[in-house]
Amino acid sequence: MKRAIAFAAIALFAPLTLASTPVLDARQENQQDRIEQGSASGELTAHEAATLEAQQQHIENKEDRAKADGVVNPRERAALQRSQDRASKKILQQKHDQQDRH
Ligand SMILES: [Ca+2]
Ligand SMILES: [Ca+2]
Repeated sequence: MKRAIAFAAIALFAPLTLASTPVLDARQENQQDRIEQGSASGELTAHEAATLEAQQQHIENKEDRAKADGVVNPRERAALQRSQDRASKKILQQKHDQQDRH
């Protein structure tokens, strides 16, 4: 529930500039929560969690590069969404690969 409120707040208050990426930022937050949740539940090993965190960091860097010229154009947005699609699949895989902390 808290997350739904956060999403709504982001949608309402994000400044609507050409470089703002509220949808991507919300997704990033969501992925981060999923990784943390997987770590806490033991579905992710420390190594898996670190790899997934690094992947999120990589996407964050890519987002920074996309923003560097002041505009995140549709092509850049699509590329970032695809990166998050891949990250999302990877998180799901790692949570269900039967390798866990226990
Ligand atoms: Ca750009
Ligand atoms: Ca796992």
